[in-house]
Amino acid sequence: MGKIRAAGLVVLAALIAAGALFALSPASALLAPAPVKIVNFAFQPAEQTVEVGGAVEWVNQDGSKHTVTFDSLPIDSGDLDTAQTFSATFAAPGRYTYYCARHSSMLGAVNVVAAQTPTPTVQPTALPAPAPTLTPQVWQPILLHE
Ligand SMILES: [Cu+2]
Repeated sequence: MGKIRAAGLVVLAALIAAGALFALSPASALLAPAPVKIVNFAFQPAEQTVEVGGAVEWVNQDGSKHTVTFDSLPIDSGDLDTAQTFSATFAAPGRYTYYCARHSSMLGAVNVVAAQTPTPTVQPTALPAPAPTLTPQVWQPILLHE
């Protein structure tokens, strides 16, 4: 009976420890894409920076159609109508330039930088101390007066 209850506590402690590990996973993957607006025949900002694995999302807030077409990556939005969005994810560090295929004066770039080491926002939960090992009792002979 006592052994069963102790085993249950070990399982519970393991579940808590697993939960702490999940809480420590990097939050960067959950970040929203970096925004770039297309306004007045220009990309704003013209240079956007994301970490490796991060995404950029363009939104056409202009009255005419535009594209997001990269020079050295196979990324091309095609025509974006007003209020249309387009997003792309960047897997390798570097500086990637792009332009609008309809307006050659519209230029932009995405800087992809190495991911920062995430600082944990949640402190790890202390694991339970190991059960003390029993030290054998040493029995000393007691001398009795006769
Ligand atoms: Cu354009």
